[in-house]
Amino acid sequence: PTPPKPITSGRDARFVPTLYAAVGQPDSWTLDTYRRTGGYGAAARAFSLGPDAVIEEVKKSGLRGRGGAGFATGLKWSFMPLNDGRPHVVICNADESEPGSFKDRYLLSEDPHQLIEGMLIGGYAMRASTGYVYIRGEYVQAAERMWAAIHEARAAGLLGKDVLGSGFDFDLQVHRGAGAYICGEETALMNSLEGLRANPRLKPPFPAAAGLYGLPTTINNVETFCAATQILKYGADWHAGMGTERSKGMKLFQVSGPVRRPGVYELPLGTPLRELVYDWAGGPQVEVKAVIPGGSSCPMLPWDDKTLDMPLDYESLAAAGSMLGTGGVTLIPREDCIVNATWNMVRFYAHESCGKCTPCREGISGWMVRMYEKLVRGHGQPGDVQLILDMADNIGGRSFCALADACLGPVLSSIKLFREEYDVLATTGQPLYPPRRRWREA
Ligand code: L3W
Repeated sequence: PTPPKPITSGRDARFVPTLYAAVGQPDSWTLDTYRRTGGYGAAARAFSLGPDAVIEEVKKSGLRGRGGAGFATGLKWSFMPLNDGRPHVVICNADESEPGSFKDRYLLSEDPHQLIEGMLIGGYAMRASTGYVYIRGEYVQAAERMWAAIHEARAAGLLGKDVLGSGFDFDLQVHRGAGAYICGEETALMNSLEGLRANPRLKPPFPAAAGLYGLPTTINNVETFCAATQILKYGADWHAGMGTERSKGMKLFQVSGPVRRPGVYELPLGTPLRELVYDWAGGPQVEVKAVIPGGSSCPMLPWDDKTLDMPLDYESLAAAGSMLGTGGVTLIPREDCIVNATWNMVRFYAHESCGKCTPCREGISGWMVRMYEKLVRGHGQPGDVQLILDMADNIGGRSFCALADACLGPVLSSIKLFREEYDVLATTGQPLYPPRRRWREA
């Protein structure tokens, strides 16, 4: 198929959505609709290329993991052992729980066949015959649509024995989580799939060496598998031609907070934040003071010209001291108390900590959340902000998995940017920006 051409109109080239092309279209989740737009042609192409060539194609495309870490997908696929005689497993991490992220939900419920095709391609390339889609418990419709799509695909010979006459056997299962954020951490996810408590496992060994039930396993985000479908459909060069030098392809950005048109926007990596927020999301409705660029775990940045001109790609965000994460952009209004807003996030991490390691259990779920509550309730003391910083110093880099460090993202960045708000609250007991009617109701 011919790749969709960018539409050049106005001041910028506008790209035609591919990952999200079906979202919002009638009956987009049925096999009939998916096949009418060339569905499962990418898998057929993969089978004609052979598994090693598929991995090469994904490497050449420059695709990087879309769940948050941005690890090179082709490289990750190539870690799976060859001819080791053991069954291999692919898992789709559909436990989308990062605050500010809501892109995978619509891929799952509106275009499940795109994901099935991506997992089929990944499964073929990595010599896996079993795949699991681990969906967060709250995504009920997504899980139902995934199951319905899997049944349709099985009936059409797209899953099961000898898929499309290729000699390759592959089947999928859906597993619903029970609503725990930690299950999105890949090793906790595997424990959960095995029926164990969802505590993270030590890495290494990485999943490709010893994953689900000790078998070679590869775990990718929903958007990553869907991007693989598009890469096999339109070619690696098409994908590598979009984005920046080291951040290639399209990305699903999510915008939330006080903007006129919150939602998911599919744009090339490297699109400036200003364009995403003003041209696509309709601009802020109120004065803004900070922005979380990639989901709550990514340190917030000040709302100034430098941040607004920043290209949204892995490198630029790392250089700015934050992360692209899941691409979940959240705006923080100027008149929201930053300590209260950060407490909201800290409460989330404290509640979601699995409790396995001491820095997270005692540090985040114990001390940190209580210190914030003390400040916000007006019982703070002058030394409290320094105490939070000292605690953060003792927690950072010392926890078993990334959850505790993720919590420190909003904590440290908000103190760095808005120390005055913290100090006023700690010394006077009164917030600089008192609670008011929400902007939504204003
Ligand atoms: C083999 C090596 N494999 C790394 C693999 C590893 C994993 C992937 C990335 O956290 C981040 C986190 C959150 N040999 C390897 C190797 N791998 N080195 O590459 O690994 P890693 O450790 O860099 O990250 P992670 O543990 O997967 C993900 C951030 O994402 N985040 C979280 C988002 C949450 C969601 C959600 O709810 N949907 O996405 C947001 O920013 O803080 O830093 O597969 O095995 N030497």
